[in-house]
Amino acid sequence: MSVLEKLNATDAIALEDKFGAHNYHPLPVVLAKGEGVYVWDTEGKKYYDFLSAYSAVNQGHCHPKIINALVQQAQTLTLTSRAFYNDKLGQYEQFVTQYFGFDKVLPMNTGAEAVETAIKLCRKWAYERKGIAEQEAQIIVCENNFHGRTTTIISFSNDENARKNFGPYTAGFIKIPYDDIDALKKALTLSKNIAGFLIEPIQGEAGVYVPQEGYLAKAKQLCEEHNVLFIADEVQTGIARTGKLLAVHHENVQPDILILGKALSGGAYPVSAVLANDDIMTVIKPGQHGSTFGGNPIAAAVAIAALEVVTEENLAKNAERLGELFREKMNDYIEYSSIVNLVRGKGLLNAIVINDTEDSSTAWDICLELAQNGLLAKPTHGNIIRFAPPLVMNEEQLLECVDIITHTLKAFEK
Ligand code: IF1
Repeated sequence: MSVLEKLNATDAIALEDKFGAHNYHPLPVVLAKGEGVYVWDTEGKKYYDFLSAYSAVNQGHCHPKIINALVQQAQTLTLTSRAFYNDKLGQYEQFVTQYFGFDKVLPMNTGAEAVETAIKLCRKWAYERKGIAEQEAQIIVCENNFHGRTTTIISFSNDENARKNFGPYTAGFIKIPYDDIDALKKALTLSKNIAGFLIEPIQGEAGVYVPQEGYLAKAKQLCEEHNVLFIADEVQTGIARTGKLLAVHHENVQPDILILGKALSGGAYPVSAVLANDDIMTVIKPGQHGSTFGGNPIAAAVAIAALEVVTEENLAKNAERLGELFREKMNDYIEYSSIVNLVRGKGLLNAIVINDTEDSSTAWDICLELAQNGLLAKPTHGNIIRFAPPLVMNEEQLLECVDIITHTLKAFEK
């Protein structure tokens, strides 16, 4: 008999506190149900979800088409390992490579696994195709990056909270300022051992930093000139979130290596992927990389359904239109606000910057009040609140959310 039973919020929180590692500090909200743009807590209170599980639920909570694909496959064949073929993986590989315009895909599960896979792929390509001396490959990354939480990835993070006391750290990374083309140019000429440039097209966790127009295209061009792989981490910005299928599409950039995760499954199942063309992907031979669940039939079926929803419901266009409306309405408010400095973002990946110190609790207090008022959001660093609703939201719902947000902010105006 399952131990799962209906719990009240207090008991649910107490269980997590007692039996769970304390690796998060959640808002005191215990969710029990999700549907589309809404979630409900254990007491039945309804909220707009303005975080979308960090952009994993772009297609909306429990999208019927995605859940149906999940259930059908789960009742048929869940996992074979890659010791054998299965009848869904090849179909998914064909679908996803054609969907994003690459020759091949290496299927993984979490975003961090996909980032690690991209790093290994880039290094192997550097040694076996570019001719960099073994163990000498360097990958350029940006300050204030967030690419996941494995030991190698936090090795090139500058977030002390994410990296302190997890050493010794992995070598082979050069950090440069984000959105600084001269810094990239300099780093590329510094050494002949540069293998790749790993970048978030918009820095999400850092606080939704959108680079200046032309930066991504110029960076890609510089990488081409130096035979360096342009590696786009679209785990958070991809799958229509920023108003295009991929954030790099705002500048017509096709990365050499594309990293996907989160909404690749619509939040229904851990699915991530690394896509590249044959000249890069064929450096990986049998037995050189993989994972137990990578490319499992459920992931394959769910990801196809999740991507079909993006197309069928025109989510990128909707995100672009509603994002512009959101920023327009927020700027109308900000003009007369004493506590909000600015709103920034692309599509439905936005953030407001609160006029307070980094260590103030204002952003957190605002999020607590937003929850009281029926909207869930969470601060990123200190005084920045990220707003990222599911992309299936309609204009009426968005305007209602703007009202909730501005009404809540007014209570904090000085
Ligand atoms: C947490 C942040 C967001 C990502 C990018 C790779 C990954 C992520 C651009 C790794 C994951 C998640 C991780 C989650 C919270 C969330 C997050 F606050 F941590 F930074 F979204 F901004 N690349 N981001 O954003 O993917 O392994 O998690 O599947 O760790 O707290 P993952």
